Amino acid sequence: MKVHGVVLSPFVRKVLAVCSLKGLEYELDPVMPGSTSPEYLQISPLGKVPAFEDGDLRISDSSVICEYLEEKYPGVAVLPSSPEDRARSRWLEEYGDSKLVETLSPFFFERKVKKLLGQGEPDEARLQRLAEEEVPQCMAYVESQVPDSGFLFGDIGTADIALAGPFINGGYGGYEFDPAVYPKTATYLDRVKNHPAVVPLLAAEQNVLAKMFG
Ligand SMILES: N[C@@H](CCC(=O)N[C@@H](CS)C(=O)NCC(=O)O)C(=O)O
Repeated sequence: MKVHGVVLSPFVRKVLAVCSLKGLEYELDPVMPGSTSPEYLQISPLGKVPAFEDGDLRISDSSVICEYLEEKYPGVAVLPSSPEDRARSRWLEEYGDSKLVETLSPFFFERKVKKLLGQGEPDEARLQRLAEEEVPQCMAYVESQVPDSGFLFGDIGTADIALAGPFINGGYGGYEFDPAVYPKTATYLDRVKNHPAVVPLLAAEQNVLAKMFG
């Protein structure tokens, strides 16, 4: 099994976490986001990471990959069992992958990644706009969805990783929220980050961050 992509991407992290939860071994092929290599575009025509190979199967998109892993290797489930909970899990995964990534990941991109790519200074006005116009709604919604204890649907699953991911990336760029205002979110995120399948992934990310940004 091969995962193409780099750690620090919330989408790659989701696939790696699902592999870890399921006890699946994989090789990580370090492909940068936006690769234009013709071989890579065969697997991931949009040039995005992650892409994935298992035997003859070659697919891209983290949600598609995680669904495949759930169907092919059902031993440890990362989706809940009832159709209603599955639908809710998929929705929260989508919300994390779309709205939360769009709202929180820019803190990391603007403040860290941009400089590394030689794309100039952070656009703090963009971040202020996000903080004022988008973040409050997102925080209120996440606070309304996460449980007081445990994970969204019993054991940790794909939706938990997808919801926590953008907060992790935002945090790499200095995004913080007041735990007194969003106490459920704060303790929930700590539980996801401290899950034994997630801890080694975040430790590997810290190594990469140290190499990239000192
Ligand atoms: N829906 C895709 C999104 C993947 C995605 O946007 N990945 C980013 C890296 S975090 C990327 O490869 N961006 C490069 C590009 O858009 O060209 C998924 O879930 O895998």
